[in-house]
Amino acid sequence: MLKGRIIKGIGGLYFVDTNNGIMECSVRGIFRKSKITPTVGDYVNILTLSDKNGIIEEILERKNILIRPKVSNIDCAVITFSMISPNINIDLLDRFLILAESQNIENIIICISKSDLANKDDINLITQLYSKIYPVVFTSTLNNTGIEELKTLIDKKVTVFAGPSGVGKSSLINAILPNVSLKTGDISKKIERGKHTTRQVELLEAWKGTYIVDSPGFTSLTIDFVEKDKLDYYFKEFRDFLGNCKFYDCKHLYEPNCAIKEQIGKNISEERYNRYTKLLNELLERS
Ligand SMILES: Nc1nc2c(ncn2[C@@H]2O[C@H](COP(=O)(O)OP(=O)(O)OP(=O)(O)O)[C@@H](O)[C@H]2O)c(=O)[nH]1
Ligand SMILES: [Mg+2]
Ligand SMILES: [Zn+2]
Repeated sequence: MLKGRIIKGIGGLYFVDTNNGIMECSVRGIFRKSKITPTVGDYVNILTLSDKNGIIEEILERKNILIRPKVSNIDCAVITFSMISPNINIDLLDRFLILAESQNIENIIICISKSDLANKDDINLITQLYSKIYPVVFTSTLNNTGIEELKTLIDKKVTVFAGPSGVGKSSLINAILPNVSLKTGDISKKIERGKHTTRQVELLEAWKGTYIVDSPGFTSLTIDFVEKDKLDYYFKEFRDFLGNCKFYDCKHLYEPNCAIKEQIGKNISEERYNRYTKLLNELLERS
């Protein structure tokens, strides 16, 4: 039995990276009947049939799995937004961050792309809002800013690039991996037709032990899947203060002696607190 990792799947055939190179694998019949389907990112045990071919016998336990893009065992998410073209949407950015937090992704990075188009005030605003919570990298593929910084942050990890369509995710990946050439799109055409340039899910090897996953952008995100009593935990800067409220089930809304509200203007910004209440109300309305 040979251990490996699925890096790509095409029509029921899986490409598995192993110590013996890339193996093309099919799947045992029993898998097709069970609910588990092999997913890009999975660690698997394979039965070798030849130098290049095998059968996936077992899928090892996943530490996490994303729905879009469908990929498992992610170590790092680069949440990518451009300041303009398209304009940044902070509400959507927070939803992406919560999605990543709720998926147990240990490393979350905010990337502000197309920094060549951004002005200083906007850059300062984002830095103020987020740099105490997450690493924030400003990148431009036009003048090659921030690319080295990003490379250091994703070293030895499996990283997914997520964010709206047209912000330049594929362009960034092309800049990080000079030997890969992902299709990038003309943004105006894309918005007109609502078309996405990126479709296929694949682990791209950047260098030894470092993989990148591109993903198609999306422009709205529901957080229905988030359990409402965990939302506070997914606001990362709240975490240190959770458990200090007077009421153990404090929602940090109207309760007295709330340790979270106590931190507003100190370790928690008013903007993020307001976003928390807005999203919590959204979840409460749905249940
Ligand atoms: N000014 C500027 N434009 C950029 C930069 N990076 C990418 N672009 C342009 O932005 C457009 C969209 O880039 P893509 O890389 O296709 O965007 P994407 O996020 O992969 O889009 P989807 O695959 O649809 O999600 C292209 O026209 C790029 O040339 C940058 O750093 N600066
Ligand atoms: Mg793309
Ligand atoms: Zn509270």
